[in-house]
Amino acid sequence: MPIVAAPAAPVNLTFKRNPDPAIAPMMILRSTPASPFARKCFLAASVLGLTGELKLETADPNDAADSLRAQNPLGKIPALVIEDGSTLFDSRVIVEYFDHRAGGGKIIPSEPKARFAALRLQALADGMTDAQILIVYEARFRPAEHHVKKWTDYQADKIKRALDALETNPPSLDSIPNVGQIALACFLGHRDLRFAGDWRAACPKLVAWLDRFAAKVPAFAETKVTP
Ligand SMILES: N[C@@H](CCC(=O)N[C@@H](CS)C(=O)NCC(=O)O)C(=O)O
Repeated sequence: MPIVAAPAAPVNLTFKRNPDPAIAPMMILRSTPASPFARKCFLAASVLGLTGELKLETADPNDAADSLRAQNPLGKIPALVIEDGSTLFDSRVIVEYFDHRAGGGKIIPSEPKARFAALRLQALADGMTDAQILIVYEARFRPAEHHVKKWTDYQADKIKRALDALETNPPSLDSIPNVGQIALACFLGHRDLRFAGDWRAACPKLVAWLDRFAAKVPAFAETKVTP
């Protein structure tokens, strides 16, 4: 298959903050309520005070007619449509854009040690969520007789190793939670949603950490989805 360059709409990252969302265009986050990666973006917008500039619009990755596939050729959510009509994805790029838009250095610290610790934690939590989604998709996309236990066990082991490491050495919690902390809360919330809180008994320190996160970020409870 020939490699074709994706049609690239220019991305205008200098777009000014929206003074009056009632009359001015807003950013649009294409998402679904249950998406942990979209939740990460929404929580990031919330802690940065940007939710007033953000409209949520449902997207269906399974619907070939959904404009999502034009906005993100990968057909994945979240995708962010900014006011000039260009789009940003994936969630890591979106949260970085939000941080930039809020002045920078807020949820992605500028100081190198804190910055790379936050980005590393985000990579770990996103990787756990990726593995978890693959397990969910195995059940959703393949009939039971085609489920490959070796594959889902392989993914589940990643999550177990990461949970063990985080329980042994729980992360800190910044006054404005950083991208890693937000991503971890979204992974744990997705575990609660799809696996009925099965991580909680073995991870009391992480349970306490998530309670502290929820107390600090009201949008976490506001975006909770029940099975
Ligand atoms: N690396 C992506 C992952 C996004 C992702 O996996 N989204 C899921 C829903 S939570 C999705 O769109 N799945 C449909 C698909 O994989 O086609 C991100 O950080 O945004």
